[in-house]
Amino acid sequence: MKGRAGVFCLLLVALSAQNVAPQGITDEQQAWDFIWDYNAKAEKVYYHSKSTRWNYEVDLTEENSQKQVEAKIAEAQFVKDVAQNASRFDWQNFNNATLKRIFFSISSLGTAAQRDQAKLKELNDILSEMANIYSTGKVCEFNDPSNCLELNPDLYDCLANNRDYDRLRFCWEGWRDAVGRKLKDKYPRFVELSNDAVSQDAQNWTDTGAYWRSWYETADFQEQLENLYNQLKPLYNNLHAYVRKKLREQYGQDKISATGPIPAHLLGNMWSQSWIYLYNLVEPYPGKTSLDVTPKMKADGWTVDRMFRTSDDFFKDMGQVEMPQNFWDNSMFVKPADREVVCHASAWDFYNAHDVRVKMCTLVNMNDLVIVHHEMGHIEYFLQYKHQPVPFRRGANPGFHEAVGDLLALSVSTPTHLQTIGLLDTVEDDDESDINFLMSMALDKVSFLPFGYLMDQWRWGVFNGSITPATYNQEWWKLRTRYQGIVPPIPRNHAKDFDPGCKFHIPDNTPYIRYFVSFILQFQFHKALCETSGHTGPLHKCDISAGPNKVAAGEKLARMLRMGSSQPWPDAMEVITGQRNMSAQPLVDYFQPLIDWLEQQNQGETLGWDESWTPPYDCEATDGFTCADGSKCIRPGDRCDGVNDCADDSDEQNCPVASAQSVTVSMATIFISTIVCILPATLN
Ligand code: KAW
Ligand code: ZN
Repeated sequence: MKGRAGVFCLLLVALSAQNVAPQGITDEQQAWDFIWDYNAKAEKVYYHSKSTRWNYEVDLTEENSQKQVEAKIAEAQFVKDVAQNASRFDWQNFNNATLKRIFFSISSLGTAAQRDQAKLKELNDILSEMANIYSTGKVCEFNDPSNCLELNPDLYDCLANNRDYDRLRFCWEGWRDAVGRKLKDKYPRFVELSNDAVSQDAQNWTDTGAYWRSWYETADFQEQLENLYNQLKPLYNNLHAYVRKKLREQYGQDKISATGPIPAHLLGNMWSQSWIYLYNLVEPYPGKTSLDVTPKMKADGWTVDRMFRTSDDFFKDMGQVEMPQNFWDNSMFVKPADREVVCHASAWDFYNAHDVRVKMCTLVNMNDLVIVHHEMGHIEYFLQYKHQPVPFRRGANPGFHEAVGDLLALSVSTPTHLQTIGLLDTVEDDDESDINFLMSMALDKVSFLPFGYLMDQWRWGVFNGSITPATYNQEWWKLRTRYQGIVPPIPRNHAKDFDPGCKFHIPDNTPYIRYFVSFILQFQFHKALCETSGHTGPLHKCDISAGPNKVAAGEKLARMLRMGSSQPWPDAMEVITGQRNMSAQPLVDYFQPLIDWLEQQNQGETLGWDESWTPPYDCEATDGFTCADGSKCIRPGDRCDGVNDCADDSDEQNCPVASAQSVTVSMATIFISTIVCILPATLN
């Protein structure tokens, strides 16, 4: 028997020696077989996990949450097994670059690398819970607690269309009280678990931020971003100074300083990231073509369905793939009335090469028409790269995915195109109308740049430990003031507030630098495709669908989309632009006439802001309590709540007479002390 076993073992060694080098299997055909087998299985696993996630997000129940967490754990087990099997191959030395890239991709696990099942479950539970807290947050009226406002549409509408300083503050503050404070204690544990998980990946990531940045395959990524931002800062500062001047006229010089940051609640958006709703306040030439087409959409009876059909028509007109029937059948385009859902817009690829959906609580207005195009851009990418193996069904980098719909919306938003689709009656072709148009675009695009840049500066700091839970909120506001030039309208209670958590992508754990990258890329792509389409004249007047060579432009776009992530992003960029680097120049070129105009308007204004300025805040008038040392204003709910919010503890002193409940507690305390302290003494 011994002899036979010996021979068998020798045979096995000899057989494997044919294609197993010391480092692993070298046969590339065998590797392809492995990949196609993996691909078929991966489609099923991802389909299941996407479906359960979809079911949860369109009906936020505990049962749906658990199913989704289970699917996520099963998915993590699957990708771990795949990576384990892939490690049998000597893929680092494969000749075929594509095959090597697929193996690299399936060997990278991210948080799925977590080996401890309990920790993996805890991580997914926290994520699910945070998403739920954000999406179900409500702000109830002071004088009518049964009347509560939801983020979409109530608070969006409040921030966008109100011009009452105190009402705006109520909505701004209410959202942060309702959501941030509930998330504050959960986020540090999430950070710990996420870092712990990615450190177990084959690449031993130092922290989650390093892992996220690796998706860009760019060694000096952060340095490049800083350079891009610095090129755009003068443009932002000019827009900021002009808008600040207009807000001073609106709200008064006592509320807005000529040289300070702007109070964050006055910019028309919960996060001050898009100022488009200030258009009617800052319109450069009120008598000229107005770019606010929302009234026209409403007057003409536009529907949500028409908004999606209009977008689909544009993609088709540009020679792209049209939406399949199941897209129309399965998507969620409006907010359901009978259940809680995740309203933040998203696009879904179910990885079975045909099921694609959008989920969005769409409203009939111009802003949402742009977001519809944005989401349809994601879907278009899914449809174009569906023939790729699963690991390549991604954007060339995450910024590319975000840029597709916005790129097309740049053409759709031009006054001439808006006229074509019936949203503008007349289009005047003069400098003043041009400035009106560029202002409307700047209020959406330029205002976003510092926010797009700072979100992940904060998160990278949190993940690498340079920002700790104790400094989460201070550091957030340092970045907000430094980059955006804004300040909170009321003092923040850093011990309790968690303002970053009040932006969707933080509790949802979606990286954000992709949007900054996208805002750079979309102008690069726009410029290149305008040239290809045969457009002549200024960039901001270009509608690629109106150029004589629009077919060629559409083909270039489709060629890039079909690549997915099969090649490094500079290769994809080259297809459209002919070059391989990110550049802020096309964005600057696009806005050049507005830059010149703003510089004129801002003569005598101070560009930038004094970071130490804070808005006046009458503490007592808003029922607040001023600490005895005068250092802080404590909000009504924070006084006498058992937490020292003042450095001198004065907020917890001289508290009102105890309520019925605390009287009961005090009585119980006296009773217990009597038994514990007095009785034994008596017995002795
Ligand atoms: C923005 C983008 C375009 C136009 C105007 C804009 N204003 C602000 C932004 C940035 C950002 C925001 O609202 O702060 N925009 C979004 O979040 C749009 C939503 C999304 O399409 O980017 C969505 C976010 C999301 C990611 C993950 C889970 C849930 C939501 N992204 C996707 O759906 C998605 C899908 C597949 C691949 C890549 C992204
Ligand atoms: Zn997106």
